[in-house]
Amino acid sequence: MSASGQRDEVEMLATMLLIRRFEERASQQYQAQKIGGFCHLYIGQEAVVTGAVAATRPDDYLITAYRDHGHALARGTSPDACMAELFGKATGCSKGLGGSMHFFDKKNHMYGGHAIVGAHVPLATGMAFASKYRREDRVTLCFFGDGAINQGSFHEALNLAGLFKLPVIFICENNFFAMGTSVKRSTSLEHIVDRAEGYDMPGEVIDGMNVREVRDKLSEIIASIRKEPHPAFVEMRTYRYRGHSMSDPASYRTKEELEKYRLDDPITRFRAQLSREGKLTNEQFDKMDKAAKDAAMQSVKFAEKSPEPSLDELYDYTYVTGDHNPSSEFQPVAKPDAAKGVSPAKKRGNGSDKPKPAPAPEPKPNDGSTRAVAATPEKQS
Ligand SMILES: Cc1ncc(C[n+]2csc(CCOP(=O)(O)OP(=O)(O)O)c2C)c(N)n1
Ligand SMILES: [Mg+2]
Repeated sequence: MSASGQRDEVEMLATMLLIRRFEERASQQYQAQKIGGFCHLYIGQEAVVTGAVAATRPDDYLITAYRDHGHALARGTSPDACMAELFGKATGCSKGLGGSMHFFDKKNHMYGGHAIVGAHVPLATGMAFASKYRREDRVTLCFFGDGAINQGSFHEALNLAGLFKLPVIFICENNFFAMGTSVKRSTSLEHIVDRAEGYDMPGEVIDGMNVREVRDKLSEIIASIRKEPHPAFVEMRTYRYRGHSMSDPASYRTKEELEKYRLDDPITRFRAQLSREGKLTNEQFDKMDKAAKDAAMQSVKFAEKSPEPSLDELYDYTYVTGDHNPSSEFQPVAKPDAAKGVSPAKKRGNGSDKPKPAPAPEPKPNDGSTRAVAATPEKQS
């Protein structure tokens, strides 16, 4: 446990408990119709993101798909901001406009929360390109499901990452199902990890129910990437206990299969390990569990009393406003070209001397007939 950024193991267990208790509470609030839209729970998979985040530095980039509550919580987004986002409230981590599938926390370098399967994988390649271009030693962690690996965007993104040797880890959370479709029925390869070979990047299979293994193997990969940038691919074998989303009874799998994984629960397993090693008493565990339950309960109270987003702000995040100048946010910091003393971005006319974009047209006034967040329960997803 010497690698930089590694967290205390008891803290890792506390993070897994917080994710579990937060989502149990979210599930209850969904059933009470306090939460609208789609909602996908991460219960069972907590060790993946907890171990991965324990292996990173806080300034490394993280991006994921729509099963994203655990990723935000593990990265340090407050349970209050997460629950408020589920409730569609203005205090949510995406101002209540994103909902369950679009958590975002720029401060903690958590760049979504993306609903379209596979669509964020090219964004991860772009983020890794940016850090290499700026000569930062940041690593991008890109999480996605087994359903994303057959998307065209996935292949394009991995090809470029392999070609440019970008500092990104593609983390496939293989929970063996994409909605109700078994990976055996969707994927030509027996082992997903073999995809890595096609893009000339190292690949590894990790037991995603074992938080220590996740942290240790990712720590090794990250150390190698910081030394000399390159991409990597990992297949985390994991399992979700709940259906694909709140409306899915998961009748495509047997009770026996679910039970097999529940018996291998990542939280129970890690608790037992720590107890055996004398690092955790029953009293300490109970205290931690109570703290997680209290935080989840408190987040519901916070969400309930938070205001709805203002209708006046609705267009702010739909259209680019007139004073928005993207070049002011993305200043290149690459070293100047030795021969000419010009930064690569300036050579391409993309530097700070770029003229301001023309103001966008005035948004149409809202007559109040639309709502920012629809509060209807999901029918399918
Ligand atoms: C491009 C696209 N096609 C279809 C969907 C509908 N859809 C939502 S989730 C999902 C399954 C994805 O499964 P997986 O990637 O394994 O992630 P998991 O739900 O298991 O975490 C599908 C097909 C979508 N959101 N985007
Ligand atoms: Mg899946």
